Amino acid sequence: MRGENEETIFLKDYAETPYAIERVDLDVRIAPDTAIIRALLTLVPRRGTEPGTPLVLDGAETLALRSIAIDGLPLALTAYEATPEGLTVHQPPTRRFVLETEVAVESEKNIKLMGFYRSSGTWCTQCEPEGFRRITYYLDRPDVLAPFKVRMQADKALAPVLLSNGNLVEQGNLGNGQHFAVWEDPFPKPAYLFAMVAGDLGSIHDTFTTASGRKVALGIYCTHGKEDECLYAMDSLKRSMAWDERRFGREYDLDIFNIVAVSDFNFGAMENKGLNIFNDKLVFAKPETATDADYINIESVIAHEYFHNWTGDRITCRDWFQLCLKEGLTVYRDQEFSMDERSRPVNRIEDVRQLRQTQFPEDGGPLSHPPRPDKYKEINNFYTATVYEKGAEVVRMLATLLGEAGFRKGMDLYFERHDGEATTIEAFIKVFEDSSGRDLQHFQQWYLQAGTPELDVVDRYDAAAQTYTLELTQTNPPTPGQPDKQPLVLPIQFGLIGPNGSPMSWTSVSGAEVRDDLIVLDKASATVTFTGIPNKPVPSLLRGFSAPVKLTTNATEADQLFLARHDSDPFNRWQALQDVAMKLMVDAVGGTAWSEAQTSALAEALDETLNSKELDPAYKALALSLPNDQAVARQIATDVDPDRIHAVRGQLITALVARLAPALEKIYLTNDSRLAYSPDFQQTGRRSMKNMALSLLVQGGATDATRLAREQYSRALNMTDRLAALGTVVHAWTDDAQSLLDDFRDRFTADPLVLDKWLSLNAMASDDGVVERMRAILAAPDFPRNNPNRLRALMATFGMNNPTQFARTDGAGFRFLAEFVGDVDKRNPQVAARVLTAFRIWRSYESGRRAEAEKALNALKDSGTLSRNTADILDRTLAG
Ligand code: B3K
Ligand code: ZN
Repeated sequence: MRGENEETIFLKDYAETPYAIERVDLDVRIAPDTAIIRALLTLVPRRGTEPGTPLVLDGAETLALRSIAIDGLPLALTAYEATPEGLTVHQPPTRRFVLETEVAVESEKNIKLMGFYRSSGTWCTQCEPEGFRRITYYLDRPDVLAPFKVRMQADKALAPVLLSNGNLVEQGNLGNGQHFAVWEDPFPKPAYLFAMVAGDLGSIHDTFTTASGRKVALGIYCTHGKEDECLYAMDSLKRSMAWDERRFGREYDLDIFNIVAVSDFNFGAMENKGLNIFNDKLVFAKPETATDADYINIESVIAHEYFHNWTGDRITCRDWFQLCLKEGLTVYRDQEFSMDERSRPVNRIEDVRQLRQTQFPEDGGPLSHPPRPDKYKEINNFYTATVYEKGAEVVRMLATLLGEAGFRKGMDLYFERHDGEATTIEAFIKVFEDSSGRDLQHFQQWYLQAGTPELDVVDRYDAAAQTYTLELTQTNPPTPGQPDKQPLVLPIQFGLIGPNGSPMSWTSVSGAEVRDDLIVLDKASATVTFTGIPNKPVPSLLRGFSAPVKLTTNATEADQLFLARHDSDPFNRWQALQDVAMKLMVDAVGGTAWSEAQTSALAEALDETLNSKELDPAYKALALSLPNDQAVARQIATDVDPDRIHAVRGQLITALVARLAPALEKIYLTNDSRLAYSPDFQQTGRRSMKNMALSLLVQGGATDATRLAREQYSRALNMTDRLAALGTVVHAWTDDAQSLLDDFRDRFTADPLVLDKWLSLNAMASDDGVVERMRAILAAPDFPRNNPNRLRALMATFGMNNPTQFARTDGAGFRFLAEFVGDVDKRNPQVAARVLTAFRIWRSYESGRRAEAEKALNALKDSGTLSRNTADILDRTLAG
């Protein structure tokens, strides 16, 4: 066993490579079983490199070296050393030279799905973060940039389509049924953005004309027969291209932009230059098999990968510690795109719900890390909600502090100054300092410090002095490896609301930096005093969730209900309803039951929201969705008993439905449309409101509600309605739940992406039979045990979205998940490590469950050799 520090990579150790790569010429001969890859790397020692400094290239166990030469002369055996980790040339030339290697790679055996592999017949690649070293020996790190030229050759019948990055410069037929294509990418890029696809694929084509009038050929490649299901992705791509021009002044830069959908992929999609590769679930959509949520995801991921062309590809990361430089920023960009395409308030609420559901538990548990970490053992474990979603929140705060125009000015400078570079968070912050003249060094701490800040606000009104005071205090609790924290810069958007519901203004304000609607708290505490306040206002704080913090206040339930009616900020209006429901549930779990008056007041506020003429249906659906079990558990934080939470939440829904049933039935009936399906904002909103009403009616035990659900299931015209009805029935585990699940599987046996929905529903059932049923599903001989989508649909869903069965008191849920991780780890470490993160909340359980969780984790630890991915997550989970 190697010592801890030997395996850990530290940011502080960053150093440039002694050699730069000036250009890359690849010649790839693809054939079943084995591909032969000849690489010509033009290398040059960087200034300052001592003569005789060895050249050390990264490699992997996938490479079998067949020949090696420098400037055309084969190397003597003593001149180099090739191991599964890499290739060392002991004494390279002291001037520019060409290293030529030839390796053999077995694509079909590569079930880890990193590097060059075969997915349902199609050859494809995945290189980020460290996959290129599994294709050839290379300086496989993001700060080594080079232009690539790639010649691909394959049997024309097996692989009529040959794709790589950049522009197609030559193609032709050869003897023996072989053909070739040459692709050239003029933009220097790191190897993680390299991609190559070969196969027998269908495709759809379109064009986009850029603002400056260049015509770009767009293509989406897929399994034959799926072409029609790619149209929404194509539409999303064109809208993304137009949006990036409008909003950020960014045009596409090559003549071709291709997307390929593959079935076996470790995550969502990949932004390879000019050749994005996608998990097919984020491309394929038709109304009968894809839900509204699927359409929305496709739109946002297509946009995300496209936006990477500038934030990621043209400007990339110096090292993997800077991952959120491209990811946080690009998530911010895709969130803004979806908001502009759909609805700002609705999307904001959904993004914040996602942040709280995925990032807050990460940041509050053993896997907590800053958006820009300073050490890692396995970089694949840092593609996290913190790097992505919190990273996006940090960019959003920057935009809030600088204002829209100020933020755009900084972004313009970023593109101008760093185009073609591999850079850092510090350089990113610096462009905003230089463009705005503000000191952002303190703000930068958001990138370096882990944990969710807690913001407490207490207000006071002095009628005699007509002053109103807000006492603001921030606390930054310790996280693993970071015991002491600094206060952060918190942009707090706010408003004061007068007794009649309209905004209040003030004559002067002191105590902190306060602009029109923004308090900037940059210390541990501040007292902000407003003068000229004639009546006690109700404050609306953290509007739009302007900082990723946990807010507590001295607001009463009456204040919250007042905000739910009168706040002009739609986010806080929604939040107020959530807060009231949350308080009732948390108190009840703690033994203080709610009163009738409390539930009627909440029901009335909900009813008023539902009747509003100005609110969108999608917004109303969100207003109706009470904090889920996991949200209540997070609020309670310690000694959590998921069964009790589940029961209390059910009781609250029953109490509310007792009052709201007629209103919900009306919503259900008036929004049940038979219109031709469209995934637009209005239609999806109506469906989500209708389906939310249905789910509440069923959960609340309303008469006849399960019959409605059953009927909706069988006569549904689209997957959104069918799945919503089925989900409702499965969630309540009614008598016919199993027969409807069977029916669903039989209807859609041919479609693996629909099978995923079936697997997820099985994993979410709340009855005690669920673990046994899942074991049987996994054990079936035809279960696709190497496909990440299938595995995640079942197991990640179980760990993350079945709070009561995962945390069964007898430990059966914990054991099941841990044993699964041990098994899958042998085949696909990335999937295993990701599923294991479900345990990050294990210390928040009450003592019995905590002991069971610990036992399951220790059994996994003792079960044998684990991959670096899984061992890293497991060690941190047990230690933190
Ligand atoms: N950059 C890729 C993610 C790569 C994940 C590697 N484990 C997709 C994205 O964020 O756009
Ligand atoms: Zn990304």
